[in-house]
Amino acid sequence: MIRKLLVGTAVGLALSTSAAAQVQWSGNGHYYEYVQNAATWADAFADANSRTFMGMQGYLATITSAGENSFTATTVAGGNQAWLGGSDDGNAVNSWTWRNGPETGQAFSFTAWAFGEPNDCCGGENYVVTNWGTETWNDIGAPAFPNYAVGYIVEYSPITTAVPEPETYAMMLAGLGLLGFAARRRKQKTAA
Ligand SMILES: [Ca+2]
Ligand SMILES: [Ca+2]
Ligand SMILES: [Ca+2]
Repeated sequence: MIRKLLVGTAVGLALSTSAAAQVQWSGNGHYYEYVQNAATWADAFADANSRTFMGMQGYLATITSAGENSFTATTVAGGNQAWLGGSDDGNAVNSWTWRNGPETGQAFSFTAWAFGEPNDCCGGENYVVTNWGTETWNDIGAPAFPNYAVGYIVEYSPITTAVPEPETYAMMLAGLGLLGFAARRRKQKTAA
């Protein structure tokens, strides 16, 4: 009886783990996860930023290229509507910025708005969902639709810093040393 219960628990854990699988995108090495539970943008934002994976910080996905947009919308979210980590709340209308992750505070450098969007409809829409159409975005949510709830995409990447790590400097210096050595070898060959 006890053994049966243990087996059942193990199967349950295995299933829940596979259902929440993170997938890596070769374009930047980051991992992504689609959370199916419908949530408002604010709840999705809080949950994404509370998650970690293999020592990496989670955040609502920040989309900075066509490749990242297509991968997250289709491969990760399976074509389902999902929140992204951008907003124009507190900015001029349609002055969109990323609100978390490495691009926090940065204006959108890439966009995939659906036709006629963003339209700040109906008294104001300040958050971004992808897959409004195929891999295209819509502004929706608060303040016009504060209870609008869909799934969301969590992105995971290492904390990035502007200053190179000491190991990076050492590798750069080693690389320069090797280049110098190769140059000297070429000179010697030419001279001989
Ligand atoms: Ca990103
Ligand atoms: Ca807006
Ligand atoms: Ca809209």
